[in-house]
Amino acid sequence: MIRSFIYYTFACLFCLSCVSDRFKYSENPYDLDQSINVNDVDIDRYLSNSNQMNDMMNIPDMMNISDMMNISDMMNIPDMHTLVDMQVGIEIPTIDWIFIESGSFMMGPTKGTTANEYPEEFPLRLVTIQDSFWIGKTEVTVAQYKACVQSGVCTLPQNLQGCNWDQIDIDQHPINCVNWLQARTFAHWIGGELPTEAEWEYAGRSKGLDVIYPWGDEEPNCDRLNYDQPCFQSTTPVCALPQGNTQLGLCDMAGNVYEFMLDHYHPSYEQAPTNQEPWCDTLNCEITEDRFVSIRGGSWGNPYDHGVRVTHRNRSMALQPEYPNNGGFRVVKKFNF
Ligand SMILES: [Ca+2]
Repeated sequence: MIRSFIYYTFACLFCLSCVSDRFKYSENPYDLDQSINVNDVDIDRYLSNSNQMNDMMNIPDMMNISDMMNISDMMNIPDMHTLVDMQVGIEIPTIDWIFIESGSFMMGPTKGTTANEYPEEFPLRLVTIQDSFWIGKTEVTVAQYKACVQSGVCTLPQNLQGCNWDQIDIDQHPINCVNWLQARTFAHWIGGELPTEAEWEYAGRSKGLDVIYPWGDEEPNCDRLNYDQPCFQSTTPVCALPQGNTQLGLCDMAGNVYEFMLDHYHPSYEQAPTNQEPWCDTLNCEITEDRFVSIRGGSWGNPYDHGVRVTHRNRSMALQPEYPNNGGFRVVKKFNF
């Protein structure tokens, strides 16, 4: 109970602090009185009114927390309010966040393949996710990316065959045909970051479960994921195949679009970090020229089961991806306590 209260308290702090100076709260059904610059927010004032916070965060009464299945359910908090980029008046898109509690897990495949078959997934190592974080339930959608373009922050995706930009009735499909820098720019715009490989795999395995695929060990099929060209031959709307969700409700961690990681690509885990930090060759993972970055999860164009295993690693050029209409991304947010 005490632990739950601590998580709850810091979740409140997080939600009040995860916006930048650029953003202000818009008018919203929770009546925050008026538009408020985050720098002026009196956190004590809001934390002192737990009922208001519960309503804002859509959290059940604190008296019933002991009835919750686990802390992750409690922390599966939708955005508490709408944010507006006040420089241009564009509404910051809502991200459906899933809370991932900190913990340790054996990273890499303990079953389903071998080091001889896929050496890039080895050696196995114990990894500690030291900081709990939120991860997008879905890949970033066309509609969400469109808001960033309209704000003037994000640049246009490519518009080639199979690209989702500027297509009709496709707003809820994942954005594709963006490169790593464009993906990272969007992540920063909403106050987040691209996931590290450790974070992505830990989340995809529902906090490190020993599973081959995000949903478990059962074989892939077209009811669980969009991974094989005969299945759908293009992207599908995010979360269209809930049978493939993780235990914590993450959608499309296998298939649909492969997802950019923050990490630069390395051909094995030799000398890799044993925490959740990105493994990059430059400060803050910044790049000044094209290079390989890690990608995860496989895509609609992936014809092989192995590519959608939750431990499988692949690579793409950061600036000029080889298969742009296969690639997209999701985002994470972090907080420390
Ligand atoms: Ca995916």
